[in-house]
Amino acid sequence: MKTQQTKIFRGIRWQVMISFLLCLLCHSVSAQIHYSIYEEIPKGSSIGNLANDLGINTRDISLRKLRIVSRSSEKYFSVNLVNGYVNVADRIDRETLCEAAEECFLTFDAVIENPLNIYHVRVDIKDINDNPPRFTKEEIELKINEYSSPGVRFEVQNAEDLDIGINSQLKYKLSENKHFVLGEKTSTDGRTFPELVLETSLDREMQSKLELTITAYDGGNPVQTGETLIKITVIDWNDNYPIFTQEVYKVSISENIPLNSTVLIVKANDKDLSSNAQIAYSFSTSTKNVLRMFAINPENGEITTKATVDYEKAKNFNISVQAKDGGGLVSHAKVLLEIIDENDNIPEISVTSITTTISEDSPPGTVVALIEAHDLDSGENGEVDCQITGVVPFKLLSSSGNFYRIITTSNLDREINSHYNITIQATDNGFPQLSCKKTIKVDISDVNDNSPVFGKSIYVAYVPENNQAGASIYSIQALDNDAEENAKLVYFIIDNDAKEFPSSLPISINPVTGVIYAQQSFDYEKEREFIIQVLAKDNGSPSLNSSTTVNICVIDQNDNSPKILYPSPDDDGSAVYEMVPFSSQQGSLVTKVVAVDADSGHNAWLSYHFLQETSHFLIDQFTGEVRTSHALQEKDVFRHRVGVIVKDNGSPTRSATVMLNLVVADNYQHGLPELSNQSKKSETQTNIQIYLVIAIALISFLFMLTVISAIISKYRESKSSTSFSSISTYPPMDPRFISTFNNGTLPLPYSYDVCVTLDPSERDFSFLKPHHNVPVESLIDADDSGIGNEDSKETTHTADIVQVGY
Ligand SMILES: *C1O[C@H](CO)[C@@H](O)[C@H](O)[C@H]1NC(C)=O
Ligand SMILES: *[C@@H]1O[C@H](CO)[C@@H](O)[C@H](O)[C@H]1NC(C)=O
Ligand SMILES: *[C@@H]1O[C@H](CO)[C@@H](O)[C@H](O)[C@H]1NC(C)=O
Ligand SMILES: *[C@@H]1O[C@H](CO)[C@@H](O)[C@H](O)[C@H]1NC(C)=O
Ligand SMILES: *[C@@H]1O[C@H](CO)[C@@H](O)[C@H](O)[C@H]1NC(C)=O
Repeated sequence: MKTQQTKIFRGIRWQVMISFLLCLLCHSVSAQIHYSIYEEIPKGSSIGNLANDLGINTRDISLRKLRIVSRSSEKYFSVNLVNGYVNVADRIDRETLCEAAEECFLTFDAVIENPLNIYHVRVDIKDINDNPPRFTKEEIELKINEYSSPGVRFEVQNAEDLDIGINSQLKYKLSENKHFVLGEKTSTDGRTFPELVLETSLDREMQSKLELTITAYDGGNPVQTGETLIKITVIDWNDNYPIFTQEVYKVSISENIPLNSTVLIVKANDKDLSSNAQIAYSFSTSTKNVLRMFAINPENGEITTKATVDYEKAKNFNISVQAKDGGGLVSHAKVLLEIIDENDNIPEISVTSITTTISEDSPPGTVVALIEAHDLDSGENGEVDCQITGVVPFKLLSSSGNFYRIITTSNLDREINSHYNITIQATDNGFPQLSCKKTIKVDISDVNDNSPVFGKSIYVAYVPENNQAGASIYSIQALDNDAEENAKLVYFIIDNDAKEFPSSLPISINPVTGVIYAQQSFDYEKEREFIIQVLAKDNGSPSLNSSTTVNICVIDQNDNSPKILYPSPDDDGSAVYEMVPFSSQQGSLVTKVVAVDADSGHNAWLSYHFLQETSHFLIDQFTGEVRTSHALQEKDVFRHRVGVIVKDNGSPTRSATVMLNLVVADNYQHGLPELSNQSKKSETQTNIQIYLVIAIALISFLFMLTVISAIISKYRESKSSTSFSSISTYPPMDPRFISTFNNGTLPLPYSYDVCVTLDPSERDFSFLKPHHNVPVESLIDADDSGIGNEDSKETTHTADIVQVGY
């Protein structure tokens, strides 16, 4: 330090000498003293020995009152009054005093007294590098568009150094970075500015902000530095396309999702900023179907359904979506939308071909129809099962694919079922299961497989005799279960050889209606029944037939009057003379009126009565036997003329009368004169009587023989059979026969031709069972009180006897 000081002092001394000489030349009075110091020297440092330079003895300093006078510099310097040195009293900063001026000095006046002298002292202040370079701003903000191409220059504020000279000569340095290098620009006034030169382009998306530091170095020694921070904001440029999160979106939705449902949200990202990153979504497809079905929210990319999605119409959609940012950059993505089937379609049954009518003789396995079942759904939802519901003789036979044949499973019978409703149910396998039904009507056509059927094997018709010719008497009908022509019947009367229309019969049938007509009036007395065969034949091909028997029974009418056989009536009603012996006891048989009636039953049931009352004779109402009512005497009249009326029981009653001539005489001769008047007639009468007697005798004999033989055979039978009942059984013992025989009142036995009841089939006396409805009015009333009311047993017997033949 001391050596340095001395050097300085020497230097100062040298300078002071020169300047002193110069001053002497210029100013006689006042000389100038020069000192030169560096700024910022410490306080108390001496800058020169003023006393010495003024030539004043050190001892005289205080005497001469050396002092510094200055208005501005007084505070910087002080004079040591002991040794005469000028010292620095305050900090001297060149930059404060002189700023950037080249020359910088302080001046003061040194004043001495005794004698008074004033000396100008100038202190030059030399620069030292005490100021670092300084940027006006500590931070510089720069906005640089990322689009800027390399080579672009950005001027930066320069730094300033308060020092001068080399100390203020600045050099710049840029911090390490990838994008910029430092350049320099010299302005017109010669100042240099640092520049940032873009070397590699910026990318906001990589780095949106950069911080660089520029350091300024001055030329001093030691070097002083200053730095500033450059904050670079990279301004966005729409250099990024929107990018979808996926190139292909795959999504599945089930059909029938509600309207406005979200299908998918597509998203695109744009690395740019603000409007450059503002993305609008849209469909970039022109497929009408897509545009109709879906909508996309331009703001958030939400794809929603606009219409009902139907798997059956479209199974998938390929949608192209587009994202466009505010800068107009566009990118695309694909949405593969798959529709998932739901079981929303009911299966359908369609009839491909059908035979609506099948013949009843179709064999099992006959194909009736071909149907197809289909379901619009797919997979299990579209798998269809078909079945026939209900019990019908049909089944389904699966053909190829979804085709089914309906075939018959058994023989059909139109007469049981004329048609079938075949209900087919189709069910799919989806969940929930859907099904449908279809009914096919199949008619069964008729085949002539049923014969006409008559209700009975035998019909019995009762026809009163004397009917009108041509009147309908009966009607029969057969039934045929077939239909139409196969059931149309024609009736014929056939004979035993099955030949049609035997013309001999007085009976005809209406071929269509089955009404039977009588061709003529019947006479019971001639023909009591007709047995005809009626054949019914249907119109089928081949035709079927069946036949039945019709018994037409003619019912008796009271159309015949009783006919008196004995005595045979003559013109005047009197016939034969009957002899009544005087000796006749009471009740002796005088004669018997014999009458017949061609009718039968009631109509032939005869009763006998006298026309007038007579006191001598009685007539048996039933037998017609005339007996004496009391023993005859001489006084009684010889000749009696008695009228007998014979009535039948028909309705109306028919009758016949006859006159009886009864002669009371002992013998025939005795009574003959009485009879002579009738000589002519009685001759023939007598002849008849004689024949009659002979005939009666003969018949009686035969009858007796028959009866005896009957009794003998019956007797034998009764011996062998204990259950023999003597009276109620026939033929062995007819009660009338017995009564007649036992009574013995009728000496002349009669042969009885017995015809019973109304049904000709029972003509043989109830060997056949009665089985038809005999019209009630036609029957003989067994309890008829008109006749034989006094003896019910007798009437019962007589009920069976309706006609007495003779
Ligand atoms: C027959 O009768 C008539 C009267 O009817 C009678 O005049 C006549 O004399 C009778 N004849 C005889 C032979 O008796
Ligand atoms: C679907 O959205 C549209 C518009 O947003 C609206 O008009 C419509 O009523 C909605 N439909 C349903 C079913 O929600
Ligand atoms: C959609 O694309 C897929 C393959 O990517 C293809 O199989 C399908 O047929 C396409 N659908 C339509 C409707 O174009
Ligand atoms: C078949 O259906 C018809 C009408 O659909 C009905 O009148 C008829 O009775 C049905 N037949 C059977 C056998 O069920
Ligand atoms: C009735 O049917 C039989 C066969 O069943 C046939 O032989 C006959 O000729 C038929 N008769 C008539 C009249 O058609």
